[in-house]
Amino acid sequence: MEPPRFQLCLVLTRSLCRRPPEEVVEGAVAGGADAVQLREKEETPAGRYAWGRRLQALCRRLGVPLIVNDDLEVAVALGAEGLHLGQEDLHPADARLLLGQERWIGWSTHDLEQAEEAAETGADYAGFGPVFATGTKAGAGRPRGPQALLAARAVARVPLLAIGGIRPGNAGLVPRGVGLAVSSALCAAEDPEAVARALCASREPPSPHADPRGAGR
Ligand code: 3NM
Repeated sequence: MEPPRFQLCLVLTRSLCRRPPEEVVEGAVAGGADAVQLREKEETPAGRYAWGRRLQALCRRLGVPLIVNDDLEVAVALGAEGLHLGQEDLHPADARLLLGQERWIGWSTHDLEQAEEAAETGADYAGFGPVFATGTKAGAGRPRGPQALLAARAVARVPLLAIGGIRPGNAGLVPRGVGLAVSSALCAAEDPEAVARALCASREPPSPHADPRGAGR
């Protein structure tokens, strides 16, 4: 399978959502998100699966892939398009044996060594972070910053997604060719569509024909 080149992945946790989570998904996708990650750390597998069924149906209707965080059984049971693994989860090479070649595996990386190692593990893409300070992931450690992301992009042989504290005001600092994975800025937004639109727009080079009022963005 071709590695995924997501522009904006909504990392969806229901407890962070200000609006009903389905509305967050619909808004984020309307604003440019092209992948959704189900991230429910506090849920039981049964609860994750029940929510995943609804979320998968919504993602299919919207035409975006669903990636399940950390729960291989739920990813398989849902027929999700991918599984995202952290450094303390099942190793991507082991997950691959169970998951086969038809689903994406993502791997969270936090330093250059891990970013470089991602391709060897068989991961299809890697997260890199936290780029900025985040309150969403306990123990995420100090922000690595956009410079580290540049260096990671140079050594990673898989597509990268920047994660951690990304919001419209700093997304422009994420280097070209690196996608965004965003949780709280989208989940907690009053208007997730507008935030998604701003996140995507902040990374585009200014168009010579851009309407200065930002119409149509
Ligand atoms: N992983 P927010 S940072 C889930 O560094 C996650 O690997 C990270 O949420 C990593 O967009 C993070 O609210 C939290 O900061 C992302």
